[in-house]
Amino acid sequence: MRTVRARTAAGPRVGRVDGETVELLDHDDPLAALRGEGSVTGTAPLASLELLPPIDAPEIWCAGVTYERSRDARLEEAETDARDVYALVYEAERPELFLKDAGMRRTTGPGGTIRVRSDATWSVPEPELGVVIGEGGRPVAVTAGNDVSSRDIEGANPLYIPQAKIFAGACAIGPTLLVPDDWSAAFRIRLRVSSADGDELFAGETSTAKMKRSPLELVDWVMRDNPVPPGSVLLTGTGLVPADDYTLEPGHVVEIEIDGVGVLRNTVAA
Ligand code: DO4
Ligand code: MG
Repeated sequence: MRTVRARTAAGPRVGRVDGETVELLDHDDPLAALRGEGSVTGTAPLASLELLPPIDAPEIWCAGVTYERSRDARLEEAETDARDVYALVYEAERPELFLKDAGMRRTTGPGGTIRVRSDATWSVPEPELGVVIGEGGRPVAVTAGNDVSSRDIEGANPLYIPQAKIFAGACAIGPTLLVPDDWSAAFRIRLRVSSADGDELFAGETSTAKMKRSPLELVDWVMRDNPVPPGSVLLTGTGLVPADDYTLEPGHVVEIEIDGVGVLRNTVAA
């Protein structure tokens, strides 16, 4: 099953995606829709809808350094002797986890604008598989997420990670929630970044098969002694890092594609 949220004349509504058509439901509760609840009030072509974030996540958490590529990128960007922390956490049993957003204050949905920090010189998108956490900490669906980050700020000192990661417009999720047939199957993740004129600036592809830890193991860790509310999302780390001379600029378009979930497209705000 795949769901979206869309703006309708009656307000925000959840829809069930069936090919290129959406069956709009009589409520705006994605977790209820995933449980099969709700009546269909009408249908609309997917392309005609103004999509909203697929869930208003009470919290968005992120895992870090879950791919070798991410570990290597942090080792390169680190300007201090503290670079060992990345190699250590990659090998450790306990993962790196941090709170990215709460109350959707810093997060947009499909078609929305993301932002870069005004005091950063090196900003990148981080395309990540997101897991939606349901009642009792149970994973109920996946989505795509962008953990927009300031590499120069993190590189200056790992204690600056909250500033490098948590700021206005630093996150996007969507476009759909997908209930995987098989939670152990790998997802292909693609990233494409283009200029305002449509020139390709970076393109790459990875798979969650390259993760050091499974998405479900990360959900277990984030739920440990932690009252994460149902509907929250855990972004499971990036395995795609643009070339070191690339930085996000106003007008750049970021597309993150995950098989089955669709393409999350966002533009960097002026
Ligand atoms: O260690 C910093 C964060 C890493 C991260 O966000 C990632 O690997 O995706
Ligand atoms: Mg990340």
